[in-house]
Amino acid sequence: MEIPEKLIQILASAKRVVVLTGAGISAESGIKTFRDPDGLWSKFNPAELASMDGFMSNPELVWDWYQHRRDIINNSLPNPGHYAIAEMQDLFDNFTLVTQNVDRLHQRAGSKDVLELHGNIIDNYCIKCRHPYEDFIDSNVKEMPKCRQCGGLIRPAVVWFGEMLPEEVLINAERASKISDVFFTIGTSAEVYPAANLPMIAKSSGALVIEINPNLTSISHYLDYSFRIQSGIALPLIVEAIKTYRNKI
Ligand code: BV8
Ligand code: ZN
Repeated sequence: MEIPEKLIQILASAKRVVVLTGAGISAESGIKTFRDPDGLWSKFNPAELASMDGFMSNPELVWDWYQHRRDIINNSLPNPGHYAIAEMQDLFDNFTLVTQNVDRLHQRAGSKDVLELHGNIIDNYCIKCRHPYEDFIDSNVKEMPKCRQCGGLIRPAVVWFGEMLPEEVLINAERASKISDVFFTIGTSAEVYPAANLPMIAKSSGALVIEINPNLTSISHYLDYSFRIQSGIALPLIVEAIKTYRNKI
C-alpha cells in the first residue's frame, strides 16, 4: 500500500484525531458484515431481527439470533486492524474512537473509552424495568430468560432500528468530529444514520477525511483519501509510517 508522503506528514503532526469503525474492521476476525454479498442482511431481515417490533412478535427467534452472534464473537479474536487503532490512542494528543460495532473487539484489543453508538451485544437488560443483566447468559439455555425482578423479557443491550442512540455518546461523537484535524472512516458502508453523518460533519468542519474500505461507499468521492484495502493490512502500515516519520524528524 503506497501511503502518500504528504499524508504521513499531516498524520505525524495531527493533534485531534477521530476514528469511526463499522463491521468491516471485524471482517478479518471472521465476523460477518451486514451488507457484503455474504453479509448478515443477505440471509436475515434487519426489521425482523434488529427492531423492537421484531422482538415483540418473535422473541425466541431474535434471542436465538443474538445468542448465535454472541457465540461467534466469543470465539473470535481482535485482528491487526483493532490493535493498530488501540495503538493510535497513544499516538495523538486528542484521540476519539467511535464504533457502530457491538462486538467489543476494540476493547479486547486495548482501546479505552470507546464510544459505542449502537450499544453492545455482551450486556442485556429487562425491557420492562430495565434491570441490567451484565452476567453471561448461557447460550445453551434454550428458553427465553425472564427478569428476576419483574418477570419481563430480557433483551440484548444493542440499539435497534427505530431506537434512539445513547444521547451522551452521540453528542460526544458529533463534538469530536466537529473539532477533529483528521477523521478516519474505516470498514463502514456509511448507510446507517445518524452514524453516517459523522464523516460529513468532520469534512464540513475542515477535517482531512480518510476512508479505508476494500469497496467504494456512498461517501468515497466526498473524501480526501479513500484507500481500497483491508483495514487489517492498511492500519498497521499507517501506524508504522507515522512512528518512522516522527523518529526521522
Ligand atoms: C434512529 C445494532 C432516531 C444492532 C445497528 C436518515 C435517513 C434514512 C434513514 C434513517 C435516517 N435516520 C434514521 C433512519 C433510520 C435508520 C437507518 O439509518 N436506516 C438505514 C438502513 C437507511 N436509523 C435508525 O433506525 C437509528 N435510530 O434513527 O433513531 C429515531 C427514532 C425513532 C424514530 C425516528 C428516528 C438506529 C440505527 C442503529 C441500528 N442498529 N446495530 C445489531 O447489531 O444487531 S445498525 C448495524 O448496521 C451496525 O451497527 C452498523 O451500524 C450497520 C451496518 O453498517 P456497517 O457497520 O457499515 O456494515 P456494512 O455491512 O453495511 O458495511 C461493511 C463495510 O465494510 C462495507 O463497506 C465493506 O466494503 C467493508 N469491509 C468489508 N471487509 C473489510 C471492510 N472494510 C475494511 N476492511 C475489511 N477487511
Ligand atoms: Zn424487569
